[in-house]
Amino acid sequence: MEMLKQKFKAQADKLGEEIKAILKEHGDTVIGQTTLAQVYQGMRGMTALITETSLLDAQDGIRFRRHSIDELRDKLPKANGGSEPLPEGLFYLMLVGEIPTQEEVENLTSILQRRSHVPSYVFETMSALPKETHPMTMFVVGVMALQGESTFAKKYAEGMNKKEYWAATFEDTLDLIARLPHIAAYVYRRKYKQGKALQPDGLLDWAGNFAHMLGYDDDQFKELMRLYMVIHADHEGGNVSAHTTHLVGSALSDPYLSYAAGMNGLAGPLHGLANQEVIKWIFEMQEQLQTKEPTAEQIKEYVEKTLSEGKVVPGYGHAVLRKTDPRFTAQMDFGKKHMSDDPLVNTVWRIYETVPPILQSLGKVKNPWPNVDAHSGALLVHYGMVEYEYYTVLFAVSRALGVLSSLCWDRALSMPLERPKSVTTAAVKRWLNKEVQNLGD
Ligand code: CMX
Repeated sequence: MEMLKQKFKAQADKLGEEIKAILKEHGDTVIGQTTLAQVYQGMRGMTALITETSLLDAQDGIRFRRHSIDELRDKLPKANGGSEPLPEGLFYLMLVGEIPTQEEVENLTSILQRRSHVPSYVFETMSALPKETHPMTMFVVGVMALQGESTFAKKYAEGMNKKEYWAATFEDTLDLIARLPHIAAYVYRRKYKQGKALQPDGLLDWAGNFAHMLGYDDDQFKELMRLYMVIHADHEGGNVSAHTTHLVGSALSDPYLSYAAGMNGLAGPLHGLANQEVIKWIFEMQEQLQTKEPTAEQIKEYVEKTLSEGKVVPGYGHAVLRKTDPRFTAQMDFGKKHMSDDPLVNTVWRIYETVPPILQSLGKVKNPWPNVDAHSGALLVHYGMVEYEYYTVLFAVSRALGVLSSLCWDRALSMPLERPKSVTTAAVKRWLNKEVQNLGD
């Protein structure tokens, strides 16, 4: 742990100096123009954040420290006998920018195991909620119940020097990542498995143990969890969950508060909740059409009906991507390898052939291709995890790796409070009518 922490600190000090030099020489360099349309329409394409952990290309998809998902599947260390990357390795990569060795990853796995204890009051707090509560709400309540454990919050209250913020954030990050699978597994077991929680297996890796605590001991499911935890971890900084975590963290809210806030954003249907919406939508289609394997023609009619009811086709479209999401492709690859004759998985692939031309024909959808959420549910259903309301919790556990390593970077680089300027439409009109010189006067 100390080695990783010192390595991170050395990297952060070096980058901090580089940033100082960049700002000294280029601080006034203009990087683009902001249009009124961007301000009104969700700030699309407006470069306004620095996030060190990953970078999204509209055509090629996400790269983690310049490594594509295919490269990560190839280069990151694997579990014994496995072929999917270990998420601990990706976390290491996002933190220090280097592909770790097998030994470094195994060391990180044992650090996380040692920090994974969750106090019983956290489970009791979640248990106090009605069973019908959405799993994401239970999960975030669990995270919030744990907030009293925050090293950052305790040290801040004691008068911590600002030079120590990064170290306290680092401690909280490791503690949270270690504990989240326990909280998430408890939500699943409580809601769907008569409350029978399962003990962790200290011999397993982080994602393998998570699968085990959920109650899935099939080796292939463990492999799926490793891949799942890797591909959902980070998608640069502007998406709702990452941006919210960063924004809330910029007020020096501790990592528990910041992460919980980000996950409330992930719980929205246009973001992470889309993974449950996709399977719900497919199950409803199967129900209405009375078939497990709808034809392309039937899917087309169902998509048109969805659109005519003023709804979106879940799992399709993206605010940045303009091609099929490589996270979709990686899951398709997993499906072809392990379950190529599964009817639901085949339906997902038939939807992939059917939906893009329909969305394209609307003329307004900027990206008619599938995103990560279009595929994930079908793989989970294959192994028996049919409780689709739970799926966003899996996404949330994975997303912790990205948003929390980013928060470590925010604190190590002393990123300030985020506070952009907002204006009213009345102010916009005054400015357009040249009644004032500057927008916002
Ligand atoms: N189905 C129907 N209409 C869609 C659509 C879809 N899948 N994707 C975009 N559109 C519509 C938009 O609703 C918008 O319509 P209006 O002008 O009538 O409001 C129009 O096309 C233009 O939208 P856009 O610029 O292409 O897309 P945005 O950047 O505004 O939104 C996203 C991106 C993801 C919210 C949108 O594509 C969507 O709602 N997709 C379905 C939900 C989904 O899968 N979300 C998960 C994204 C990945 C993740 O974060 O996990």
